[in-house]
Amino acid sequence: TSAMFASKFRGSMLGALAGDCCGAPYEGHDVCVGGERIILKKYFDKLEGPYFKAPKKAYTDDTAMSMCLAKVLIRHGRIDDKELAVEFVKEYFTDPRRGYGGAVIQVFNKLRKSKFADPLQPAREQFNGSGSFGNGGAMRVAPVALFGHKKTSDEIIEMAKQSALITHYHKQGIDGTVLQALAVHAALLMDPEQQLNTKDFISNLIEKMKAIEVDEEGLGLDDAQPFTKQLEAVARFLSMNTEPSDDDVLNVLGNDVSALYSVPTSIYCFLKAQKTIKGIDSDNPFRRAVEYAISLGGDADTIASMAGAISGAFYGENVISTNLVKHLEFHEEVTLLANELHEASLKT
Ligand code: 8NA
Ligand code: MG
Ligand code: MG
Ligand code: MG
Repeated sequence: TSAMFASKFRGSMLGALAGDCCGAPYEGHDVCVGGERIILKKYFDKLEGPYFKAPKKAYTDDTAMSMCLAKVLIRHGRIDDKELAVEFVKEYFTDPRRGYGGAVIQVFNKLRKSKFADPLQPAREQFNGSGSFGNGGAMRVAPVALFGHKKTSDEIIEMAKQSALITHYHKQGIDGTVLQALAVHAALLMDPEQQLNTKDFISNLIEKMKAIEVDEEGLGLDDAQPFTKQLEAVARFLSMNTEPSDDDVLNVLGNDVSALYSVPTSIYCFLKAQKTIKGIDSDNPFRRAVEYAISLGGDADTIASMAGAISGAFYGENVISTNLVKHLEFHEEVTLLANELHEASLKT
């Protein structure tokens, strides 16, 4: 129903905001062990308590760029390269201190200087022409998947790619964006009243990524299908009788700023949180996903934000504690944009 989708839109966008805001102080940290897990639990307990007891948490680039995408989709009903480039540049130069990736700022400078003559050119020039493989395309893509709720996977894939290309030209930067969009889209279309079949969820993503990761360069299948391989590792971890150790998760799935070693990790966080997690003491599956993602450290805000976007798209906004939402900078604006994005999606 329309009301259910509206709630899922808000759930996904507030879920992404929550992961970003709560994870930002942990960005660059090591994995939380022992007492640090207890400190993290207390941090969340406080944020889920009365809103005057803890200060508001600031959002970062993940949210700033997601909202640019939402605005362009609301205004134009599609991804328009130039409009998106203008929106990113306007946002960055208005509010630059939001923890943007080390290299993406060069893209904004070149876009502005060239007056957006070719909105895709600066991204192609990144890293000596190889393009960025960072997770910046993936971290902001949820609004694309939400907006496309009536569209086919192929249409989602196209829109996700287009949204990535303004800053991320490397195949892994693009494919990570596509994977995150497909995960949010799949979660959005599911009934949260039904027990989620994590095995089916991951197999569906594996099939889709296999079709995308064709061996164009004849590199040999292992190298040519990196996301497929990572998703197979996610499936393996989920099927184990005992939870894999944090070291196993970090060594195999990763927690860094690259798309390849963060997007499958966020999907793992979402799926793993369907059940209880050792050291994470909460009966709320959304909180488990976000808290577990943050406990892994590294690019904590981004991995938690991506996990939160998927989880919120599955459960809808009611899964997120209302006190927690009140502790998030920008939550009113994000809620408004989620509603507008939902309305705009009904007109397509
Ligand atoms: P980006 O395009 O600047 O990529 C991020 C980083 O990835 C770059 O600075 C490089 O170090 C590395 N990188 C990407 N492509 C290549 C390549 N082809 N060759 C060598 N190195 C490469 O920005 P982005 O938008 O993808 O970045 C997103 C992440 O950066 C988000 O997590 C965001 O929150 C931010 N961020 C992360 C950290 C952190 O985890 N320590 C700190 C500040 C900002
Ligand atoms: Mg960030
Ligand atoms: Mg940051
Ligand atoms: Mg980050």
